[in-house]
Amino acid sequence: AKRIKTLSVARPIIYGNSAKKMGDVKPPNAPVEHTHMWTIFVRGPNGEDLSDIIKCVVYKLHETYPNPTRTVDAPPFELTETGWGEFEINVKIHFVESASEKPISFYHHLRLHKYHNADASGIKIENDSGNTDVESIFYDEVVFNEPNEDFFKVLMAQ
Ligand code: SLL
Repeated sequence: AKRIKTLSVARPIIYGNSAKKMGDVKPPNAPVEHTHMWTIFVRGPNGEDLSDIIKCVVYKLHETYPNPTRTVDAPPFELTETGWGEFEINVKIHFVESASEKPISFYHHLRLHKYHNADASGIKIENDSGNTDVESIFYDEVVFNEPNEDFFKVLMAQ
């Protein structure tokens, strides 16, 4: 049977978070129980800001945060906060108007700590001492199926 060839265009994205244990230097308005500063972001694999295809990114934080729904409508699409705990952040990417594409939504586990894994003998294979910087970053591809003409041009301009 003859296959109908449909066009789809994939765009690579990088998303995730970095985190740092705060020392004595804390933002003046950070609650005392906050131990870490973290940044969550969505960007291209080479640091591109992706504003050609993304209108805004909505990060839905844990309800312990004031105004947990944070909309970032300019590149870089990143959000920096302080806190004490790990949780799931709902990331919703809205594409530019001209694309007429539905938003995509997924979860990212905000990682603040290195894992305290132990093997069968109880030996710790990683711990939180020393370098306190942590990163949890993922590569993914957004696939646009049968993009409209205008958006196709934007995608091809890359
Ligand atoms: C936990 N399930 O119990 C997680 C919840 C919540 C993290 C973590 C700061 C919020 C605030 C914050 O880090 N919340 O501003 O008070 O570990």
